[in-house]
Amino acid sequence: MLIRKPEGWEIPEREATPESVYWNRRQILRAAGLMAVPSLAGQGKPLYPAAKSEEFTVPAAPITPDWAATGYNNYYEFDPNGKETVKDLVDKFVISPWRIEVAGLVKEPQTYDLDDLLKKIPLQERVYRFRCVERWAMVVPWTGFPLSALIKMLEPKPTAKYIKFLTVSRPNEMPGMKKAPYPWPYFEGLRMDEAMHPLTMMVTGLYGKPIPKQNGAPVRLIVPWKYGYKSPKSIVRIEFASGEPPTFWNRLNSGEYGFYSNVEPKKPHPRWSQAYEQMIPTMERRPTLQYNGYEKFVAGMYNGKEF
Ligand SMILES: Nc1nc2c(c(=O)[nH]1)N[C@H]1C(S)=C(S)[C@@H](COP(=O)(O)O)O[C@H]1N2
Ligand SMILES: [Mo]
Repeated sequence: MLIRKPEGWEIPEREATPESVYWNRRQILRAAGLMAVPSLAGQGKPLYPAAKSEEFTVPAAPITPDWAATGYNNYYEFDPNGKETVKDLVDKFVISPWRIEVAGLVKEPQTYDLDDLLKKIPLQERVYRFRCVERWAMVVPWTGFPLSALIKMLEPKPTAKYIKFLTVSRPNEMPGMKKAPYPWPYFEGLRMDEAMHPLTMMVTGLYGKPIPKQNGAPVRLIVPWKYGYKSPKSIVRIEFASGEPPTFWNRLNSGEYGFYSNVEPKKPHPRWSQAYEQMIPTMERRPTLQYNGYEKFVAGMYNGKEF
């Protein structure tokens, strides 16, 4: 669980920098030409950094340092036992080209190329709170698009009430898959109204750059009001279904991981009280917020029993 202890000067700097100042500084650097700008050669508009959206801003701790969010990961396909090790195990993982198969109750089951999809759906950057059931938490700027934009494009049938996601399965590139007898590949699901909620994002970038492999490159889900395991990484298949799909952690331990897994401070996990969260990298404790701080946006979808 221990991670690099930040130097004394790193945290006060960051803690003393409100988000608005942080972003102004970025804009100033960019304007001065001091930040790397992707090549324009033949590609049209560069994808990163994308326009920043303030639409779903909630009170949060200061933005987590880049090195912490990209150096402390849960990605069991690479390492089922470590977090700081994941970033060092991803070199062999090939993320381009990338195809996503769309199946089930949809107008046209078909396979899409991710680069083609990104030409059709504009990217935006959003700062979200993120909360793992193990209690560690962070605040990071994701780049992506609302999953609803993709779903509208795919045209699911009216009988589609749920959506299921599958992570890629490449045991030769993902060393953790051979280490643990889990029911690979990782699978997750959402109810259709949750999937269509504007907060639910397909993410391709982090900190204004393409998302690192350890964080789920080239495309992952982010559902910020649910525990982190509801946000599968490196997605290769999306299926529309009429019934509630099984999920990876629920299959492994149904008593500990429910289908909804909405963040609820008053419902302890059998192994972790959920009353507080710990911000990486300092592990400073903060109170857990109902629906991870997104209550005003999402509570209307639930009757209060879905946890
Ligand atoms: N395919 C896959 N997706 C996954 C996981 C995983 O092990 N495999 N871990 C989940 C868990 S438990 C968490 S907390 C988040 C962690 O995301 P991060 O490493 O980008 O912070 O990814 C989720 N998505
Ligand atoms: Mo997690």
